[in-house]
Amino acid sequence: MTESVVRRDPDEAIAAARHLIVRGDEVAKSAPGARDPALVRDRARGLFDQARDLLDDVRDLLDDARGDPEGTNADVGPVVGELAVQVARRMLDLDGADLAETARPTAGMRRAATTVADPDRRPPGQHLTAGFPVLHVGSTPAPRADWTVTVTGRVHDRIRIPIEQLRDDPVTTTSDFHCVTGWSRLDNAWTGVPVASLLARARPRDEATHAIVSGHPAYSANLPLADLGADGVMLAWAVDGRDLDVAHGGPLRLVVPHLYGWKSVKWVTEIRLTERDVPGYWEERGYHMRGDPWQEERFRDD
Ligand SMILES: Nc1nc2c(c(=O)[nH]1)N[C@H]1C(S)=C(S)[C@@H](COP(=O)(O)O)O[C@H]1N2
Ligand SMILES: [Mo]
Repeated sequence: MTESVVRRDPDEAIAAARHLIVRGDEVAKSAPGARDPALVRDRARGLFDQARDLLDDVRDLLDDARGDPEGTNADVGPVVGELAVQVARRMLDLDGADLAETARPTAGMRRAATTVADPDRRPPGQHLTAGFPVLHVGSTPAPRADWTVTVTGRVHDRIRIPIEQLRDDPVTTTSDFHCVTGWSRLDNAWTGVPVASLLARARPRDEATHAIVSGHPAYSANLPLADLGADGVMLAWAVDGRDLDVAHGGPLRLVVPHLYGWKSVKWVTEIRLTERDVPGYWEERGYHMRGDPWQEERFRDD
């Protein structure tokens, strides 16, 4: 149904997406007084999801039409981007409301958290979690031990490295992790290899300014090359002395502690250097292109 609407008319699809957002807002507004607020929020999520699907379809259509001089949809792109930001904001609000309910600390925990938490290590709008939440879109891949990662794109030497080879040179670095949905986990001891050393081997070309990092099943995140090569940025296979569970990105994930968690691509397969900043999965859906938690760079245009 969605597709036929889009094929007929992108404007119609955009109108339908707007309508779904309004309906989602109405549902979400009724959650606090409801018997099962989480269930109501799920219904709102469903409506926002449908809006997101419609916007994705329009975006695909625009991509297909790119370069077509007869294309009449040039003015639609910014509207789709703006609506995607609106949907992303609402999804985060819903996640935040769920977290506030399920993770409400007991009085004792709250006291412990405030004494342990050095306020200098908690970015604005974040709360600390003692556990290790699992967060990703799509399904968890089947567990496997073998893995290969590629460094390619604007480099002098493309490299493909099997994980056994990476394991020859382990480094352990402790850092904090901040997810844009509001939780932060402090003092994670990641074991892996610094991405800077892989970049040095691949030798970025002069024109390389950014990278897009891809992972299973169909995920990606973009970041400036300077952030990718920064201290503490690693391809990791273990945390706190144990090999990564598949849920946390095992056997291999990227860790970018100084940016929001969505940049830390799990099940990482490719690091592609680019000469411009190409949005990844969440960035296309309204998240910030850089995502510095200390600047609260949660959304684009913030
Ligand atoms: N492949 C992949 N990597 C991903 C994601 C994803 O959806 N797919 N989600 C990101 C987000 S939003 C966060 S906060 C972290 C969460 O890592 P964790 O599940 O180990 O806590 O993974 C990031 N890496
Ligand atoms: Mo996240």
